[in-house]
Amino acid sequence: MDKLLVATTNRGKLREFRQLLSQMGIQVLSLDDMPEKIDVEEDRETFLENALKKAKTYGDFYKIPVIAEDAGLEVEALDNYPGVYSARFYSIPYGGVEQVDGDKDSANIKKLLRLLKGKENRRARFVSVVVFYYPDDFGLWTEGYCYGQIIDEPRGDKGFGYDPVFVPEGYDKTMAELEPEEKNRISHRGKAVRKLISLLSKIYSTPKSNNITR
Ligand code: ITT
Repeated sequence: MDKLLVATTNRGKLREFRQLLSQMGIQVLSLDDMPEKIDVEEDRETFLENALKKAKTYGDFYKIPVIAEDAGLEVEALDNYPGVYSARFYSIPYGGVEQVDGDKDSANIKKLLRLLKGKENRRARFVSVVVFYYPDDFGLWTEGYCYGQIIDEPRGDKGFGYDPVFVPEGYDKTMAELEPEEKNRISHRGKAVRKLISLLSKIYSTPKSNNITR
């Protein structure tokens, strides 16, 4: 394998994947490098099903090995919402629709803080499910979690999404105040990708049993 497509439309995710995969020594392509664009609707009820759908659709269309991820934030006091709806939380009926004044990330955060106002339980976790798919051959998946708390006011300008309101366990900074390397070290995505790399390195270093050489 010399090329790998990271199939995400999210710039923040792409940046983190590039950094996490840099040690693999392969060419990492993004959807911008692909000649023809396709749309994949994320309409499944679990992270795994959504990630699988993205990986299979992109892999079968472009005919190259693909990594796709479905990720999100689960908040205990909100019945584990936003969950699989994390990217478009502002627009779903649960907790009422939030108007978008600036960008979608800000609208999502605004809604989250509104629903958590006055609530004592601020426990939350980020979830990442990463699927690797090698068209017509095999696929595998890994997952990673990062536990923490949701604070009252956004802080920091690094990262993306819900990072400014998420303080990881054992830290007093938000995820958006951490350097990218530090975020990757403890994040849900970092954990899932490191597991994936370790599995892939085992697969690619194991000689196939029918490769008989004299
Ligand atoms: P793709 O499906 O194209 O990869 P997306 O943004 O729609 O891009 P997801 O469906 O996985 O990606 O949605 C994940 C959402 O969860 C994302 O938009 C953020 O709001 C949030 N999220 C995921 N990982 C995050 C992280 O590391 N930090 C902050 N927010 C995160």
